[in-house]
Amino acid sequence: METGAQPLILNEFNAVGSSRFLDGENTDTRLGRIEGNGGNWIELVVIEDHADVRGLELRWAEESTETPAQPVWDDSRPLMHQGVIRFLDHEFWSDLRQGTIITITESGMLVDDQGSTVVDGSDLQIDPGAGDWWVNVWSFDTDLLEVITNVPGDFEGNFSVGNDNWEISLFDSVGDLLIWGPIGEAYDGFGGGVGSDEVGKLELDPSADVTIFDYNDGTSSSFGAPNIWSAGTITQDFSLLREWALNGNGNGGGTAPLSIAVINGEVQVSWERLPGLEYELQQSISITAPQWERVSFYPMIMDDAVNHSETVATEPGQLTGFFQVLVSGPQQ
Ligand SMILES: [Ca+2]
Ligand SMILES: [Ca+2]
Ligand SMILES: [Ca+2]
Ligand SMILES: [Ca+2]
Repeated sequence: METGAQPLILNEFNAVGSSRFLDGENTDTRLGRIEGNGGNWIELVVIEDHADVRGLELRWAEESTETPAQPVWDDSRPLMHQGVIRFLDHEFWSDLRQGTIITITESGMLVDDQGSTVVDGSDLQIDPGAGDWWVNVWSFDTDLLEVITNVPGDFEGNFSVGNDNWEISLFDSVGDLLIWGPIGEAYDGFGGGVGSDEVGKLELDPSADVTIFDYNDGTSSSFGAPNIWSAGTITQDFSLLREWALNGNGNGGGTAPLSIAVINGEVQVSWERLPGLEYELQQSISITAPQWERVSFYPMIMDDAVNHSETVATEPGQLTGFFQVLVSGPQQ
C-alpha cells in the first residue's frame, strides 16, 4: 500500500456524525461522551525521528449525494467530495519527534463532557518528561496548513471525515508520489464498515510496518492518545517509538549520548537536553574502573530541547575523557 519512507502514519479518524454519539454509550478517552465526538478530526503518529514533512499532503475523498464543485486532487472521481491538507513550510513540520501523536481538528475549540477545554487552537508542544506526547493542529491555522476542499458551502480550512467510504492517503506533492494509502473502508483489507457512530483506527502498535489490514472500524475512541481496542482491553504500545526520550533502559534512567571535544586545552562535553528530564554529568576519577563522581546536575526545568555544552575544569595532567551523563525522569 505504500512506497517510499513513511515519516508518519494514520492512526485514527472520527466518523461520528455531527449530531451522533459513539455507539454503545462509549466515551472517548479525552473528550468523554460529546455530540459528534469532536467533529472532523484525524490522528497521525510520527514514526521517524526528526521527520521533515514540509510539502507533504494528505488527500482525502468521500462519497456524497451532494454534487461537489471541481475536483481538487482526483479528476477521475468528479462526483466525490475531496480535499487536501498540506503541511506548509513552517519550522514545526521540519523536525517532528518520533512517537508524537498529531491530531488535526476542524474545530478550534473542543470541550470535554466535564466542561474542560481539550483543544484551543493549535498546541505544538510536546513534553515527554511530563508525559505530553500530543500536539494538535487546527485546520484553520494558515501558518501551518493549506486546507482546501470541494464540499459545497465549505471554505479554505474546512475538511471532512465521514462514514461514506471516506479514504485518506499521504502524498509527496513534489512529483505526486504516493507515500501511503488509500486507507478507508472501501478498500480490501480494512477491518469493517465504518458507521456514523464509529471511528476508524489502527489496531496495532504504530510502526513503519503497518498495512491497511491493521485498520479497523470501532467504537473505542482515543483522540490525541494511544488507540484502544477489543472493548478497551488493548492499548497501543509506544515505548519503542519513544525510547529516544530516555536514551536509557526504559525504567526511568539511562545515559545520554555524549560528544567530547578538547577545545583550546579545555574539555567540552555536549549532549542534548530534553524537556522534563533530569541530567547529571559525571566524571570518572579512576582510569582502570569507572568511579563516577558528580560534576554538575540539571533538574527538570526545560521548556524546549537544547544542545547543551559544558566545559569541564581539569587540572594539568588530570584524567580527562571519562564522562557519562545520567538521564532520568518520568516515563509515559
Ligand atoms: Ca502538547
Ligand atoms: Ca460506512
Ligand atoms: Ca462498523
Ligand atoms: Ca487515538
